[in-house]
Amino acid sequence: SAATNQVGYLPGAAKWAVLPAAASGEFRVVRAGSDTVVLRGALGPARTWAPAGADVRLADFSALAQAGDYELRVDGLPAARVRVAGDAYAALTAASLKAFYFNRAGVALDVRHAGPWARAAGHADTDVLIHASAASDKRPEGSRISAPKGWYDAGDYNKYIVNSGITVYTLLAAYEQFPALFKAQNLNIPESAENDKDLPDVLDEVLWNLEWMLAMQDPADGGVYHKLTNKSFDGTVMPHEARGDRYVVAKGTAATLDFAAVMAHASRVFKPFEAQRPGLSARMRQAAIAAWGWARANPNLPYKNPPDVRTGEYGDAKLDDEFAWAAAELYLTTGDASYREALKLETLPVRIPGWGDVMGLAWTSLAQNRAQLGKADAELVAKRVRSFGDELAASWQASAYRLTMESATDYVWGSNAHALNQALMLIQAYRLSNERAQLDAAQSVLDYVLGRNPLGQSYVTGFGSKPPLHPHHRPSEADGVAAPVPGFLAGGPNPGRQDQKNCPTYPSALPALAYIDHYCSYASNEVAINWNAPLVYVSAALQALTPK
Ligand code: G3I
Ligand code: 9MR
Repeated sequence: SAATNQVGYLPGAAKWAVLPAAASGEFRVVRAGSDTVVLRGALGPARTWAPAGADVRLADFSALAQAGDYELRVDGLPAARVRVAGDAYAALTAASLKAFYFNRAGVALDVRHAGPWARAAGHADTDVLIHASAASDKRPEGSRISAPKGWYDAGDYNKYIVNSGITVYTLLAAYEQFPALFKAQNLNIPESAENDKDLPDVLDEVLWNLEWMLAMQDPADGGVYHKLTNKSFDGTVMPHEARGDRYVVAKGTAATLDFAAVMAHASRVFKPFEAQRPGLSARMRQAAIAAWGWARANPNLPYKNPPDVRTGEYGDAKLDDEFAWAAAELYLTTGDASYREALKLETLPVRIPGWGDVMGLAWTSLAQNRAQLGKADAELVAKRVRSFGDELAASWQASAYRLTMESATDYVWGSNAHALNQALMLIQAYRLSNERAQLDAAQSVLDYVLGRNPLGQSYVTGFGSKPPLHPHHRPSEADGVAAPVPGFLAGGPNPGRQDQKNCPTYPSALPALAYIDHYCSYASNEVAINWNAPLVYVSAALQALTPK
């Protein structure tokens, strides 16, 4: 049948379906369960879409602007269900944010908040060893620190500063840009009960991780440990059954700069909540300044796993983007001209963000805070972000699939998040330009991860007619509950297929088809906090920005 967004469309959104080239004639949209045609139109020409090595046709049914349940019909193919609703993404945004609660370390999830996925507390992390790589005079090897809370990174049970950095930023940016949507939200997390007098739920959830991050800074010098981890990955067990020793490993330049950027940003976001969290904003600002000082004194310490540590590396030798992001955030937070100089704004490229390349986050914050910049800087930022969005929108316009995922190199480990981060940058541009193609291109990315793709696969657990059932997520696999924990985005197609040798083979090695819904496949079917964050952002942004 036609590949469509299986979760739904907003009434005012662009709406596309993809059909095999063999389909011909017209498409018809009928009310679900009836033969009442409400829209008909011609199929587009057959064109080759390289990422799937397939010829496809498009159906543009954007004119379907009335809320309701429909079927899209084309002669000779099974009908596809289509839902149009004014709140099409409200549940998705909430669930993708609730997924962070489900990945909390150091606390039991009770039935009231977690339902069937309730579980015992794991990884208190109040008694963490200092690894030799992180030893100092004040904190020698083998001594212990306390760094509780935080989110598990992904399907594993370790906590990594670099990946937490982009994740926290993206969630706080979503709140910062669309506060009304998040203030109205009730996530049913433990902190929701005090919602009316305290913080919006999204900020409570993010604080769970920020508190851990603060504990990862060495108060003696401002440097930040790269990760808190086991020496090797745990088996497939529940958190409370994973009892290996925990270590903080190596201070590094990338972790320390990402920390500086996040704390500077969070200090601004939490500033209006001084009454609720006295001193928090100032503490974050100080932590950011101290981290920046350490990074300036240690500008080139890229992280490498020591030989006895085999968990996720998040190693990145290119540090100019981390410097730029931290400088941008510190400049916006403090107004201190030395950060503006360190930023070197005129020479910065705009790029799609990812854990190893945070340049796009600097542009996102600068664009959001243009009013605080000088006139020339404000104009430069608007121009550069807009033209980056124009390039992405042009590639969407030219695509046989109406998708910005056009190049084989887009299909990396975590390709679905790369797609959503393309959408995030398109949305930054749209907020400056109001150019409809940029919004529509972002919508197409969300459609893609929700089923408008050549596998007809929704990549979000618990959402759509064909969601992932076996993500590489230890709790989902070990908890004895048939359904995986809901609201998680699978990493997605990855022709690199770096799974273990004894895993099932993928149905195809073509970029957009290299995916398998199997627990074994961490290279295509793991979940991760930095992948869920842009899902939260993009679903919220489209809900907030799409004209009614
Ligand atoms: O940097 C090279 C680039 O120069 C080269 O052209 C390209 C070609 O494949 O590869 C690039 O390296 C890739 C690297 O990510 C940086 O993007 C590697 O191939 C790729 O294997 C690597 O994947 C990372 C993976 O860990 C393995 O290290 C993912 O981005 C990252 O999201 C993932 O993160 C894991 C954590 O380690 C542990 N926790 C789970 C999490 C999600 O799977
Ligand atoms: O579960 C781990 C996952 O989070 C990582 O992304 C992946 C790649 O680093 O490794 C997974 O752990 C596997 C380990 O690398 C090899 N032994 C089996 C582990 C679980 O399948």
